[in-house]
Amino acid sequence: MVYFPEVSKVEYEGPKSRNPLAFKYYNPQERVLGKTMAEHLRFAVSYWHTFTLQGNDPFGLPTMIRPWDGYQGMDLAKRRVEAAFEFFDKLNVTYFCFHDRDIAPEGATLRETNRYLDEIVDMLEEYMKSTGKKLLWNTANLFSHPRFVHGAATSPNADVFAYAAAQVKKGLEVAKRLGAENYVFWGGREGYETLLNTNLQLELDNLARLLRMAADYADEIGFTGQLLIEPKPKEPTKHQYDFDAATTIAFLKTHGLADRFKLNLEANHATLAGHTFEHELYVSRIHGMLGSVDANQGDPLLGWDTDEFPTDLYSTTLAMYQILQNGGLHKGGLNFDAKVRRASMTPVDLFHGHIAGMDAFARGLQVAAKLLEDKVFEQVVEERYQSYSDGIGATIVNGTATLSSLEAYILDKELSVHSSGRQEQLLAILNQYLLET
Ligand code: XUL
Ligand code: CO
Repeated sequence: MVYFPEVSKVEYEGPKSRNPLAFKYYNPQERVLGKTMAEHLRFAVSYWHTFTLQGNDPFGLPTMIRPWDGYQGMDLAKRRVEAAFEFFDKLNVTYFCFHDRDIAPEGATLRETNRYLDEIVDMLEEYMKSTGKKLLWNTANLFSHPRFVHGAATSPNADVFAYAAAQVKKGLEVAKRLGAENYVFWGGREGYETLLNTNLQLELDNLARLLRMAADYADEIGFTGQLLIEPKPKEPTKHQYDFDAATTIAFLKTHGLADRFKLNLEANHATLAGHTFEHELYVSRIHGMLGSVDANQGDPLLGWDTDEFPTDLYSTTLAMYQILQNGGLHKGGLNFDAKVRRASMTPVDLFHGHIAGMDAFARGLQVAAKLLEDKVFEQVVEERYQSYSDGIGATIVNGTATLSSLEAYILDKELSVHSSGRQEQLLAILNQYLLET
């Protein structure tokens, strides 16, 4: 069966093209700083937004019109796999990502659920073999079912902890089998609604315990993919423990887990935490923990996770600026954790959303590469911190300075005059590069 008959293969046609089903900037084989765009960007389709979710929101019913409508249970799950691989092929995307419950329905017991899951994983494995498509990451859905109402690893109920642990064990086995390049933990219910009923210490320790068990089990079965934590400050819970990059890094370091985990940073989660996307990437990068990216964007006027396709060129440029300075994403990639709007309900909108996001990141890559090549901001930063490269500054950096040595140096000295931060000039240069590259 053909699921998307209205779309043929999406090709690169260049910036002058007016064909809505063509790439204007994403040219997979084009070389940028020594690598192809495909190698830099490693795009992934998220299974849940594209094939599973149906456009319902807290106020309204599903709106999506999908070629797999009308199927149920395992039949529906199988039609979705067929449609997914046609979609990946037509869009020319190599990677995809899923939660266990996106791809197969739940049964009456975990044993039965695992049987359903195995059947779909068999099918995915065959399709992956014959098409060369790859799994960027999988994860366990530890938030949708009512059993996780009080959390998963941070539930006050030890049986729920055990259930979550069993689900993670299975998830890692699936990751190993499908050759996933990463495995993700997103703690959507790992947080609290009120401190009045919460043992904060036990919950945080238990969260670390589950992560330690997962790292040990990954070693035991020889899963060599990167383990990733995806920070998000709130939603669905009022406060989530993996609040942002800095909090998550401190948590991992406190619990001796920092050498086993990196971060999966999502743009909309960054803005929910009151940060820019590039802030989160930068913080992770300097700790050597920038693992992968959930490429989307939020709406500055809305206080929740709108998961829009990324089209803001400032954001994609500044994100790629960090990613290039990280030497790329290595095992990670750019996963479109993004959904078409509820009113964009036709199947072809799924293509338009992805094309918009892929072009926005391709353009961001080109501009960021040019900024780095020309050392536009690097030079500014270098000059701004010049005072630390010799003299008293060097003694601060190399650790030989003390409060006494600094006092002796400054007591009778006249302070050197500040130089300008030149923020407006730098923003104008950024605009110029965006328009001219
Ligand atoms: C939720 C979110 C998740 C994770 C994977 O906000 O981003 O879809 O990416 O569980
Ligand atoms: Co995400």
